Amino acid sequence: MRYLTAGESHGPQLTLIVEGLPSQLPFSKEKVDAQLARRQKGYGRGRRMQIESDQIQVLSGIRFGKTTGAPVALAIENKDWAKWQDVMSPDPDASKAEKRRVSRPRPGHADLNGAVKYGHRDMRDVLERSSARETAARVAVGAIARQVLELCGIKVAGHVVQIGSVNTERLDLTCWSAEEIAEKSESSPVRCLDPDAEQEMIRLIDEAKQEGDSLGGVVEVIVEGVPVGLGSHVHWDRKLDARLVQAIVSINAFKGAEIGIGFEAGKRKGSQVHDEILWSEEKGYHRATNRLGGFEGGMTNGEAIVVRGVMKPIPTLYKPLNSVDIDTREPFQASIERSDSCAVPAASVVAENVVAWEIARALLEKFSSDTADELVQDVNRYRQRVREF
Ligand code: EPS
Repeated sequence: MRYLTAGESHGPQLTLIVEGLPSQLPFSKEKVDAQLARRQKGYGRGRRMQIESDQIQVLSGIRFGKTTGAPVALAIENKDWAKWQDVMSPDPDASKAEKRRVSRPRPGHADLNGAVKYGHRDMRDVLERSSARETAARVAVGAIARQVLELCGIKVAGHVVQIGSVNTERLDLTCWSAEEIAEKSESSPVRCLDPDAEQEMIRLIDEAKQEGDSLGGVVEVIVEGVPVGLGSHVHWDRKLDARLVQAIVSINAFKGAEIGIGFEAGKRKGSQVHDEILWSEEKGYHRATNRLGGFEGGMTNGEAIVVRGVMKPIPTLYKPLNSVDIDTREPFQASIERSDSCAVPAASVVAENVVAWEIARALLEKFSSDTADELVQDVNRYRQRVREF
């Protein structure tokens, strides 16, 4: 299963193609739109989100509420395009682009590197595609993957564990189910499960906004109900934990990811890191703790997957940093573009969905999946085999 996305932030639409889905998979447009709506929310978002109301248009691969097995093509309209048609025109006459030409690269953005690499004197040609607008397409793709996971009893939830200097305690997953995490984070404007931290995060975001500054943070994704043995120890590019890290770090502005206790493992002794193996009639093989976040040897071990990602503060600042104009090579304060002061709550939704995609992809690699029924039967047979092992 694979996908491609295309589209600029202020172009007519985002376009995406998902190929390799099982046929006969019940497909709900409403569920995809619901994920898109979740991504648009969150305390600290800027004015652009008041313009957009993201929804998919289904162009192929679905008939009468089910996949046919053919590539699924979707579009998400950019409502803002109406005001950008001249500037974003594909026509050869570029005279109207001048008023929005960007010659001052923003530190922390793709602007300068992309312009040098692709030979653009107008850095809009870079920023339009490097914009986090593209994450709407990735959420739509993840929302389809979730419909595969749902059939197999796998649940995904996400929440915000840090914004700026405010962070929350690690979750004890023996007390929280994915469903509870999803429900509680949904009712928080910053998608945080701790009400005290939530208030402090809101205060920090207000403060950063007033100062024309921005804030980053850390998000966590939990996946429950994953069978043992997704991914593989036999080759580096089949290790599913590594693929999850790549998926997370590929989200705009993300700088790192960790599985389970992650970097903390480097500080502890082995006895305080590894999870002891137990067996019981009720659960079969399981672990006494879940410090390794559901992975050993690049494979799932049947415990909940726990993956975190760190997002840097958005580099587009109302209080711009120093930069150099590529026309004059003189120092300048970087140009101001409309921006969000904090997009960490929205990014937690993106993280959930990119993780959902990778898990669904690994599932379809392991199990027979030309049709949704075949997939479910194969997963159930395997779960039974695991119980009898
Ligand atoms: C973004 C800048 C802002 C954000 C945008 C990402 O857009 P604009 O340039 O239109 O003000 O709102 O995010 C989205 C459009 C979105 O859908 O999340 C950027 O430069 O990355």
